[in-house]
Amino acid sequence: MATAGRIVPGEAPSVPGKPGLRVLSERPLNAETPAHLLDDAVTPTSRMFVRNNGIPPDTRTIDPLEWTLEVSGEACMRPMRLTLRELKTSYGHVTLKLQLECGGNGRAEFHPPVSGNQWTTGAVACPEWTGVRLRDVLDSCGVARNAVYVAYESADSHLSGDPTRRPISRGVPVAKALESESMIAWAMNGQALAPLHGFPLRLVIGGWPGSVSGKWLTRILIRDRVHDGAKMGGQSYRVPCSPVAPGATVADQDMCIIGSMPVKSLITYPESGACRPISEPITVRGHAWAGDRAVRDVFTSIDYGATWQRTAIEPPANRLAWQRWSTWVSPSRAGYYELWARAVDDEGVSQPVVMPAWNPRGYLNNACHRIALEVV
Ligand SMILES: Nc1nc2c(c(=O)[nH]1)N[C@H]1C(S)=C(S)[C@@H](COP(=O)(O)O)O[C@H]1N2
Ligand SMILES: [Mo]
Repeated sequence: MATAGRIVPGEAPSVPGKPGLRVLSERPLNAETPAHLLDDAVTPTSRMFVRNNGIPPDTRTIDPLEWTLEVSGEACMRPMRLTLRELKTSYGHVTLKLQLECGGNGRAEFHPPVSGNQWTTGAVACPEWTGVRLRDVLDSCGVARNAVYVAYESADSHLSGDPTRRPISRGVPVAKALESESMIAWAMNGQALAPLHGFPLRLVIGGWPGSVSGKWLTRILIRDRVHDGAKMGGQSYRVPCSPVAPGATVADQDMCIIGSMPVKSLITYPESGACRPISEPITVRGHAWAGDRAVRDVFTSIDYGATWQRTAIEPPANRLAWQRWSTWVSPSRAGYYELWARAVDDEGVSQPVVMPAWNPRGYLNNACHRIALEVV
């Protein structure tokens, strides 16, 4: 029998509507997508990872158009409330492909191990979102000169059941919130948001840890200080301001908030463990992304990084979307290979081949993805 928050070996729980996703925890629900199921240029809803910090609201009884969003905070000049119906009729609509990656994606590989959901590579996705620009809504509220942060509150509840505690309430500096890609979205891939992904309304802030893209959005706060909501302080979504030795204990005041995510890539085809004949070139492809930056190059290696081959990379569909790369490999001898991919961002910063800086909560692992390949 499965107990709260933990998966007992022998059971293979699944998420309805998301065949093939690997459940990491059932309460709260967390599930990741195997790399080969992320091959689509635009991630279908059925293949988007789920990351919940608390218990989602019961959305069955919600009339989406009457859902109310409050915009307020110390640095909001004209606090307001508007329904989703008003949001849809008052502001221009935008549709963008935006990549979201959980800050803890890759946590499972850190040594010494760190607690938390043991994400391997599958807490990343790039669906198409439709909504309004966060900037337009902030503008009608009026961003005061002393504004520092833009934060969210949502309708999910704390695991403890205590109604006074929020599971999560995070935010971003005003400059990131005002970027033209920062969105308040009601649709994903042309359909109303799925209940697990924030129905009826969520923030989508591409390129930053997924945790800033608040689901089940009820309130936007323009703060006159760095937001101090749940999971902004302490060790949550923060890394040591200066590098530490693996396994170190770091005081809260020496931890810094994660901003833009680092450059990273995924091999989505073939599936790890694939077997291919030596007679034909082997098609290989995947995606690459780099937080606020674009990806300049992706290289592959079939000799453990001794030599690298440049791949063909496509421009992003729009800023902050992931980029498709593709190539082929032609091993000269039959046998077992590891295929590695390594992306480089437009500032020349590469993914590391080995584990990057260890940190107490296991964030920001952007080491190269590797798959197994059999050539016969
Ligand atoms: N209200 C609320 N918003 C939330 C969360 C949450 O638990 N509650 N999880 C965050 C985290 S940590 C991530 S990575 C993304 C995941 O989005 P998804 O579940 O739609 O994939 O949502 C973010 N928004
Ligand atoms: Mo996350």
